[in-house]
Amino acid sequence: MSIIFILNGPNLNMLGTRQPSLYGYETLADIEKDCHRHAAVLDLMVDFRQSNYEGELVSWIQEASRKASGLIINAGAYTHTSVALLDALLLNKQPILEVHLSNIYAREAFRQHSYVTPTASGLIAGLGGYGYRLALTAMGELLKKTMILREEQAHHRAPAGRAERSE
Ligand code: CA2
Repeated sequence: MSIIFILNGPNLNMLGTRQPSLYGYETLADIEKDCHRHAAVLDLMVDFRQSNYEGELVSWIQEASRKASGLIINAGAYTHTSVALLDALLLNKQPILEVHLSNIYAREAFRQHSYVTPTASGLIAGLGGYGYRLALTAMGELLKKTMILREEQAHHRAPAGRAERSE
């Protein structure tokens, strides 16, 4: 079964305790539970983590490139500051999806630049915890497409291989 890493950056452990008008009433534990439930429906497995430390997030991104089929990331404030996260994400060959609870493009100017976006296949912002569920659905579709493409490529190579051998 495909494993999807879902990584969360600084202060997201505070969700549901403060600023509900901005980030909603759901806690990160609520979102994690919903992700596990939804992943089961999609036949995916989720490894859900949160850290307040940039270096730990970098290590987890590297771990994802070895162990996961896809990566969903809400890098929190590091989204707007971290070249270290960008460099780590650039090394990942798996699909990456960026999630934000709030619509970062409707907020302060400094939140409207993301170091994650150039590495991501897609971005979901402004839909609260529901964005994680949407990202999982999209990841399932991306992985299906990748598998179909690989099967097609293998299929197209086979006849050429046979022709070479028979000549
Ligand atoms: O909208 C998002 O998901 C953000 O990644 C959240 C980050 C923010 O720095 C980004 O610009 C956008 C902040 C997460 C902090 O969450 C808190 C939740 C409750 C109380 C305090 C902080």
